[in-house]
Amino acid sequence: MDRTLVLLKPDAVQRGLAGEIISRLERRGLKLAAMKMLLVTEELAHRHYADHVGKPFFVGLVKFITSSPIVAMVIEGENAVDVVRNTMGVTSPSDASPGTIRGDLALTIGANLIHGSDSTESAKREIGLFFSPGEVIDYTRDIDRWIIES
Ligand code: D4T
Repeated sequence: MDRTLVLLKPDAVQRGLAGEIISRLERRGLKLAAMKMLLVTEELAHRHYADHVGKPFFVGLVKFITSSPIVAMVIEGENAVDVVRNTMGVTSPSDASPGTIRGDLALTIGANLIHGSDSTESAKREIGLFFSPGEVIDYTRDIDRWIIES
């Protein structure tokens, strides 16, 4: 089972689209393994977007991601990294296909609603930035317990 980090960016929260986006991921068959709402600090933004330091859009990107609360999630499922990326649509919403989250719900690259890790290596690193190991559900252990107790 693969895991990936998903961020619902400030625009998703402000526009009241968190539920819609989570629902799309769940309906795809992916599972939530962790979720929290937080305000991203400058330091966390710099660590998360370390690959983009120095690019022309970096300052605006950090300003945007730290501007108001986001929802961070660990999403789990078969090929979770690729399935989430395909469900999100390409980075620039104006090029994203209809049927994708960005293609249906967003218009500009600076406010493209959602982040999903771009590889399993990135996912591992990014999950570690936002969650401690104890905050991530282990389905093989915890689901069994829920069934027994319900
Ligand atoms: P994230 O990382 O947010 O999931 O987006 P992508 O993986 O789809 O795209 P990315 O890493 O190339 O870009 C990160 C982030 O920067 C914003 N951005 C990007 C921007 O404002 N202007 C730009 O020209 C680019 C390339 C959008 C996403």
